[in-house]
Amino acid sequence: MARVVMFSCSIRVPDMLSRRLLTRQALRTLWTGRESLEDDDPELMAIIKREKKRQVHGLELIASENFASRSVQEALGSCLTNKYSEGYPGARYYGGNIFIDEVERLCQKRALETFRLDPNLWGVNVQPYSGSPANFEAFTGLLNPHNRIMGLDLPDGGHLTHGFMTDTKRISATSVFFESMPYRINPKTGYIDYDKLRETARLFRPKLIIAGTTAYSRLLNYKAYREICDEVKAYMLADMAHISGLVAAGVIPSPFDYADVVTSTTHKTLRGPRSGMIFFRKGKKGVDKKGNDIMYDLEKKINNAVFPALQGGPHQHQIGALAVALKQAQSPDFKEYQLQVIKNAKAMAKVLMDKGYDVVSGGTDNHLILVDLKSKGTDGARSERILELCEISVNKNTCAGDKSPMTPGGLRIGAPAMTSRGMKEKEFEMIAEFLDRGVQVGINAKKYSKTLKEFREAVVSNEDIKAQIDQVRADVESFASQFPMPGLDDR
Ligand code: DSN
Repeated sequence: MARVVMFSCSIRVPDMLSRRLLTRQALRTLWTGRESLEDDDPELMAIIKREKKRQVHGLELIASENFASRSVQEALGSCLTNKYSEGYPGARYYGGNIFIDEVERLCQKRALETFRLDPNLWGVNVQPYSGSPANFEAFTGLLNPHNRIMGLDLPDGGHLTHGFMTDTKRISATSVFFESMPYRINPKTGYIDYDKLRETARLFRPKLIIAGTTAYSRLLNYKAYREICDEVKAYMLADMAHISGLVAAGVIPSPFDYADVVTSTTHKTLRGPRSGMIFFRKGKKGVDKKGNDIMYDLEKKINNAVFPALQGGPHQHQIGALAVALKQAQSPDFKEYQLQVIKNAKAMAKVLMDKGYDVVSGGTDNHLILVDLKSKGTDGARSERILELCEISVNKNTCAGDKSPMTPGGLRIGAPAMTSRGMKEKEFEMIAEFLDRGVQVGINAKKYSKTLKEFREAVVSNEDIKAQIDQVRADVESFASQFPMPGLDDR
């Protein structure tokens, strides 16, 4: 725009009309909307390039992250972003949705195929903007305000949206608009305590129980959830956000065998764009005492909750990109990838345990591990910061019994992203070595600082610590850069 102003200021024309016309022509010549991002907004492009460099040179170990493919990114950046399509295929509130309907129907069809679902028995809504909206939409559709919900407690590996509240404050909207009661893991074993869940459910009588996790490295016992839900007459909602890629590939048990409703994000193990989905049962539910069929009534409840209750126009560029990812998720390569994710997480866990790290539950069955660092004399916050300076991305995480989410005892470490770059067990053993080196630097840095604030200052000012960080970072960068990155080259 600055260029347009300069041009229009430099012209000398006698009357206002010609001046306006010329300015319009100048606008057309100078800015058409067809310029590359590089030409149009070099400032933003420069930031994106720096972020790209960080991703290529670093080790991305955040369990909920992954690298979307080039074709997914192309669909995300396509003209589908231009269209309003409030409503559902065949029943939109705006004209011009002929092709958008095709996109959304294709995405729905692929979503059911990917999870091997019979379209007579399951339906899907692919409009949720992401996982948190998908969960709140499902709760809103199925429940009345202040109905009761049970979910895994956040410090024990549950998600915020599963009803998190502290002793003094309702944190998640789920705990504000519904009454939530957590269930927990057994701190000795690190596994979900299903007996306690059953006992609490019998007392609390929830209307919905969530089978889902964000920081839990073991398989869920969906059959146990179903039995408990049947006993207390609760809906069973499975939130498979973290594991949906593993479920799609059929390498871990599927929640669809037991749940009434299944929610998911689409950008974690599934490797799609950032988006959300809600699956719901359809068709015959059972037979009443008189022999009449009882039918599921979830479709309307879920669809109305997504639109018009909680969302406006669906993001069709996300839905198109999700359709691409779901096609990829049906391929044999995708299954190989998911098997490798699990092997890699196991290999990393083994090396860390051999080095004396306390891996919660003693290992992993899925894509992530949770490491409790308290026995090493450090914590998740300090280790996350040091590892970030070493170009290793992980996140601090509470382990059962931790009080503060700001300085929790653990780190959550995931295998999906680096497996997408082609790494196998041998490389994940190297990654465990890098993690250990980074954590040790953090332990060394503790002697220069008492508080977390002092620690944060010391790691960027103390020459001894900076030199130790530089060494690890240099090794990490030369290692990580050897592996190809999915996606667009410059974005
Ligand atoms: N923030 C995601 C995770 O890291 O697990 C869940 O929403």
